[in-house]
Amino acid sequence: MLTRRQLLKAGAIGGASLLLPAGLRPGILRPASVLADAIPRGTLDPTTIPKYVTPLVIPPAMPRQAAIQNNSIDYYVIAVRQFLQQILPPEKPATTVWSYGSVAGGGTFNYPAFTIEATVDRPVRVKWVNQLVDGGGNYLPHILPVDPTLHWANPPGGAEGRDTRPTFTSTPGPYTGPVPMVVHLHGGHSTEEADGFAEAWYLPAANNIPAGYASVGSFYDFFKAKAEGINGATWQPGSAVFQYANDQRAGTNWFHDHTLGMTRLNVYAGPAGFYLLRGGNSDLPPGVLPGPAPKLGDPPGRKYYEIPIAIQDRSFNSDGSLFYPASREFFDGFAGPYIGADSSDISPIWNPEFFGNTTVVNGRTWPTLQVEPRRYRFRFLNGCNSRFLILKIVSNALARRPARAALPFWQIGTEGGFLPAPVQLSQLLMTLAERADVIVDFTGLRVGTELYLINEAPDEPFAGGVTERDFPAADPGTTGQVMKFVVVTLASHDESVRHDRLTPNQLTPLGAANVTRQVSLNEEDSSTLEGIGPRAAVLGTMSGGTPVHLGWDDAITENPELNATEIWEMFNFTEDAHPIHIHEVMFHVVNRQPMGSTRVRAPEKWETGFKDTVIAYPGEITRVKAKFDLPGLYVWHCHIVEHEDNEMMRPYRVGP
Ligand SMILES: [Cu+2]
Repeated sequence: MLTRRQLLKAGAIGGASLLLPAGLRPGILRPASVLADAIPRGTLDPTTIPKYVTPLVIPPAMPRQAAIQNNSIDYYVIAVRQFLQQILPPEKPATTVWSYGSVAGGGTFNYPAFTIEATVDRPVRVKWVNQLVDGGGNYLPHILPVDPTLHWANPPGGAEGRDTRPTFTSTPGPYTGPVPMVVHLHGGHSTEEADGFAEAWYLPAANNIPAGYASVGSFYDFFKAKAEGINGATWQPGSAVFQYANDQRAGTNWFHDHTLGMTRLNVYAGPAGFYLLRGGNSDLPPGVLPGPAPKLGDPPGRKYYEIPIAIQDRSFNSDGSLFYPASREFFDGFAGPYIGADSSDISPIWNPEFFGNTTVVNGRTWPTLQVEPRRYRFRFLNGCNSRFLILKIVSNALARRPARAALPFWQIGTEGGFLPAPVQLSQLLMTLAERADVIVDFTGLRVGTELYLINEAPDEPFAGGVTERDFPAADPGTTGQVMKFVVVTLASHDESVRHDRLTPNQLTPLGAANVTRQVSLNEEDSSTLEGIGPRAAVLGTMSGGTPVHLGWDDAITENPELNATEIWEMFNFTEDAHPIHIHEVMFHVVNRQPMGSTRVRAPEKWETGFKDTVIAYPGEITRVKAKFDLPGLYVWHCHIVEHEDNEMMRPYRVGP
């Protein structure tokens, strides 16, 4: 069966455009030389990787330094480093990855990172150190192919050319210099200097930074001065000190890189971790939900019933290394001319999307979790680059899709904490960066029962719809499987409150909006080569019902007043769904409406809490409402990180 995207490709190659559904613009046709291989692959065949031979790793709590300021602030020094980790099963080679760890204690560098445990209204201060250097203090180049033709951090550009789209007279190879990084706490109600602005990156403090290179991004010094003025912590070379007030609802947040034009690679290389915020009025008292989760000082072998689960797709080479495409040709067969040759405007390395061919969960391919016949709390994160997930718990991993759910999920929370009431779901649709806080009840299952977490979303961009009706499910043999649960003897007393008896959670309404603004989601094809695209994905505004395309460097158009409550109407003119993330705020999903229709659709039940990321479907207006209560410079963007890296991100400012 041809996938929707393959159909588009077929139309472009063979002129078989009569096959295309009515209404598709010719500009979105993808050129391609082949129909097969929808999933880019490394040299390691994913079907040769044994599944369910390694246990799920439950990330321990991240060690702290001594608390500071009269024990009023939790303090961490966290570095990003390069190291080897056994992501594949033991008989396969280890993988070179990057991730974060505490410089306070050995053995804490892990992909994904150990979890930061934070408490509402108790500040956390983190000194984030870029230690991508070798033993001699010289910088390490990127482990993945960096496209230097995007609008990106561009350290070789120096003070003038950093954070620009450089020009080339011939098609360049990948950038192999020192790696810029900056950390964003996703879901954080962060002040601007601590938000990880995309132009506030910094190189490692390496011995051999080439002369003329910018060692920091355009906004690093501005935010450094501001941060040092606020809390007195100095930012040493190769680091930044971010303080998070945690003055927000309890919830499941996470941290990851946010460097301009490099996020897709810096995240794919590994650095990311959970940041779990507990306490305050919006949390439930201890003991109501299944627990415990890992905490500092736990003895080895402690059993956990609250478990964060980060799901990511990756591809590998047979030597264990991570595979990520090194040429645009991988995406659609377009072999040039690229930027720097014959006036083309197509980047030579950047791929518009990336789909790995294995599933990695908490840093291991296809792991197994032993579960007792009781309730568990899982905090799911879709940490993929481009892949939407439709998760389901089934008894046969290879069952025909769509498979029948063996157990339901009780979703209790989303990005911004608990939902008004638990929602029973047979499947979890999760876009990039979304979090789902769920209860799964294994009570009553016989010891030895085997269940599987599977994925029925497509191995291609998602546009909405139903598995096997509107798109083919992910390959049941590889990316259609996620992890396994094996029921073992009950070794605990489950005192958690039954999910269907949890008291409803009061959400403080945001009140009426002062302003409604219209923004747009767009794709751009080559302006020099007919029928080649996409060249980039861009955001923008609306003018008289038509989209105005705006890039990262265009003047700010979204400028809410401080403490304004606004509705943002997101018009999606592309063929795919995009996960839109607005920094600083937690918003409510108001509704969705097909363009040209008066029919308005209420948000899904599982979207009725506070959120920071929302699915904007093609051809629809997605409305969200937020209160912008911190002043300063932030960003909003698509969280398909390939899109984010190539113009689908805009700065916005709150207040003057
Ligand atoms: Cu996007």
